[in-house]
Amino acid sequence: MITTFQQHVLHEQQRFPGATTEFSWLVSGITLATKMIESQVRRAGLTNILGSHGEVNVQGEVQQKLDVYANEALIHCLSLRESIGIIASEENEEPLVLRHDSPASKYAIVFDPLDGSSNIDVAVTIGTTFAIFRRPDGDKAGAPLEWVLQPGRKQVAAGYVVYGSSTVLVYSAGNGVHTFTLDPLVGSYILTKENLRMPERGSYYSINESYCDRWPGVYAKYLNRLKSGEMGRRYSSRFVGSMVADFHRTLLRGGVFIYPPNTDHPEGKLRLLYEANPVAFLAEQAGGSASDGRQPILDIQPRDVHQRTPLVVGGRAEMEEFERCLAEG
Ligand code: AHM
Ligand code: MG
Repeated sequence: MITTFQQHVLHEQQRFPGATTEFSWLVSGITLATKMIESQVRRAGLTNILGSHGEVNVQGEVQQKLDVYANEALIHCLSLRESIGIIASEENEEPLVLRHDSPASKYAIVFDPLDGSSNIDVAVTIGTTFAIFRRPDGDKAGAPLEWVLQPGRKQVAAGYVVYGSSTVLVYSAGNGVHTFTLDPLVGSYILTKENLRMPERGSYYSINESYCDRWPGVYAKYLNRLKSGEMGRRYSSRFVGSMVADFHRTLLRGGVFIYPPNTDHPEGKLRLLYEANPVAFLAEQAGGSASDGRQPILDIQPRDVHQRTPLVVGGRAEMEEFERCLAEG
């Protein structure tokens, strides 16, 4: 018998005494929005939705029409969920404060509506990443920003949807990682893998090597170890240029995904709150880990909604070798 995502979330909630169904109502906002996004992605060349929207977002990047559509779909679906007090998106400079003073609102949600912008117009895999936090002070509303500026370890749930050759939702609420594949005939995300574990050792590294002359030395050294065979195998290379796609392969097949700092971007390119944190949470839940080269990604105390971070995320063997390289200096 099939298990839908909603059934899975309702079942997980039964672990908590007195739990209500509000959390499953909240996450159903994500599944509804991502189904809307996926239907636009699948018809992208046929409708007038490819190309630039003509605006520049908070990161200084040109917004694609699909970026804007995805952002609007998520905000529309999630702002109807009364348990959400704050929404922060890659595409909005300031978080949207919905009803954070209301006792009914208990959660904040952060997302990148469409990750992999450079791949949108060329029919290459893209994705949506998200993370959910509980309001920080129990009953007190607190300052809106405090709701989202929490370390990744405080995420109550996180995940992504990858719009690839199939559409897959990867999700964890801190009790293992589970994948759900969108069945287009049924219109639901159906459980396809339960308690996913990352291979302890994989055979791919994933990095944009064109920046190699601008990395700190430790990254070049690490890459040499991966390629040289010193780690017992010669790692091969895969790089899509959509973090969600590159991470999804890393999660399933093992290996390591790396976006280092470089001289032009001393903190790397990826955003901590809605890109690095969700994948770090999933990696740890699946037996891997994630680091910024100084500390575990999930321990970073954010200062800014859109702050960037270097990211190294992978399986146990690859991350141990990275730590060894760091320790050797
Ligand atoms: P985006 O949020 O504008 O799509 O940028 C993030 C993307 C990641 O998906 C990907 O890993 C990275 O940018 C690729 O960047 P680069 O072209 O520098 O390799
Ligand atoms: Mg992105």
